[in-house]
Amino acid sequence: MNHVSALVAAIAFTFAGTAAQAATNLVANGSFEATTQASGTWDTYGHVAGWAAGPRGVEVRNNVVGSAFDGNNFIELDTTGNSFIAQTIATNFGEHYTLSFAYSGRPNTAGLRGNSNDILVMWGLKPVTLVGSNNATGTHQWTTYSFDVVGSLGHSTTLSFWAVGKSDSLGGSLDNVSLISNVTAPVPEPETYALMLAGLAAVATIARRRSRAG
Ligand SMILES: [Ca+2]
Ligand SMILES: [Ca+2]
Ligand SMILES: [Ca+2]
Repeated sequence: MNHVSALVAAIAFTFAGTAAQAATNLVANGSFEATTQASGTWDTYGHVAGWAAGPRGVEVRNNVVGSAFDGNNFIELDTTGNSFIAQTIATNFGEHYTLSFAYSGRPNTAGLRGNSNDILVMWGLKPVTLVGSNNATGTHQWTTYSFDVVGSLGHSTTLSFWAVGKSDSLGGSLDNVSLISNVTAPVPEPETYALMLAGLAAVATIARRRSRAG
């Protein structure tokens, strides 16, 4: 393979790689798997990787009182009382993102009065939604929620989740938080590839003729 052919192959490979690139989750530790929590146990932490937490911390549970939606860990925000978590994420002003997360009411909470499992979701200073449901069953009833959110003025937006139900140490479960940009990198059309490769092939031919002549 001469230099030009190698160049053509390298460029073709690079573009194929770009086209296959998957959407990136901009939330760090969105599934709460960064904490090493023994199976069937739970603990309250001052904070977890990627997330700041309120004074009452954040409760990480490894498949105890319900299974995780993703991986082994999920969190509860009514630790010994209502708490919250927050993460500041690099965003572009005005850009649209898809925010999604899995929520379930805590198992065996049919008898609770009021809205003990409520979680308020905030994007910057804007409320996104309030989720909350009592759960009569012994297992999680996960629902994935998705919302369109827009990057705040500046270079970042703070995403936060707040336990806002009855503050009684029992709360809703949260897992699999993700934020994905709706702006996809422009992928060249197949015709563009063909044109590019034809152009490079022409260059290669000229280069070959020149090297023969010289
Ligand atoms: Ca998880
Ligand atoms: Ca708790
Ligand atoms: Ca509660």
